[in-house]
Amino acid sequence: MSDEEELDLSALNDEELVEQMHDDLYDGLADEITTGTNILLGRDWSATRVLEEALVEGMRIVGIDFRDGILFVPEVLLAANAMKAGMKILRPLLAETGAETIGKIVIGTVKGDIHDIGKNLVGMMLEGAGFEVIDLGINTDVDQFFEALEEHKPDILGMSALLTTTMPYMKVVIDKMKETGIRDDYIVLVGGAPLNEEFGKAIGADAYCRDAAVASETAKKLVLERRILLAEDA
Ligand code: B1M
Repeated sequence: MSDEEELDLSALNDEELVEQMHDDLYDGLADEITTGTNILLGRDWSATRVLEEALVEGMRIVGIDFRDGILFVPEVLLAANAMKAGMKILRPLLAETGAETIGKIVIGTVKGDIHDIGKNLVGMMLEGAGFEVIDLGINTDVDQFFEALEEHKPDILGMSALLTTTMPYMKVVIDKMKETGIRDDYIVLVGGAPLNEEFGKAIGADAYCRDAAVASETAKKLVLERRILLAEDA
């Protein structure tokens, strides 16, 4: 039996447990992340606090060592898998509001990009805010986005990109929306670690969202504004 397996996570205090979860995420130990997440929830931590302090912070540490060439793709994939195990538990808690559906969003990670943790989090927070979320997954090309817009007629199109090489693809989608005369039919939100406000403006998005909480607030605000405008025009 390894040291990790012998460690009783429930015997650790909150601070030690969170630190241990950062280590477990780093080591890609999905079962331990599941256990740790459940323990923190059992200690009355909110789902958002577990997400931010244990999971997102753990993944931030992984990201630093990935950048510095200490961790490589296979290890980071395991870490991502462990993160998803924790998110799976938090998902129903984050999405649980009982609120009426306030709008619909089609969201996807753009072509060439397979990062989906941030996008999934955004989807969960939007569900929690009362949105119906149609998630197109990763590596989504312009035709897939267009098909989904046509089929689902959402209020919002959301795009995620984590690579400097894939973020320009968001402009490809927005430009095609302009060319085909449908740009103003939708609110377009973009997000992802390498983006910023300036980029969002430059490509013609309605807003850049720094994180999932901002995405949820912005989505609510812009949908409401749009409804008021449409009502005034009617
Ligand atoms: Co990748 N990777 N990766 N990776 N990876 C980054 C992004 C990188 C910054 C790592 C680094 O060098 N420090 C770097 C990009 C450099 C750059 O372009 N600037 C990088 C690289 C280089 C690569 C590869 C090219 C590596 C290689 O193959 N040599 C490769 C590319 C694959 C591809 O996509 N074609 C690659 C692969 C991978 C894995 C598959 C191993 C794995 C992804 C697994 C998965 O997602 N299922 C992975 C991971 C996990 C990362 C890091 C470590 C973590 C990303 C993450 O999940 N963060 C990442 C380092 C980092 O970002 N610090 C890195 C946690 C998440 C909660 O945050 O995704 O930022 P984030 O989402 C936030 C906000 O950005 C925002 O809200 C979210 C929640 O608050 N947001 C939105 C995101 N999308 C939004 C959409 C919206 C609104 C807000 O729409 C409305």
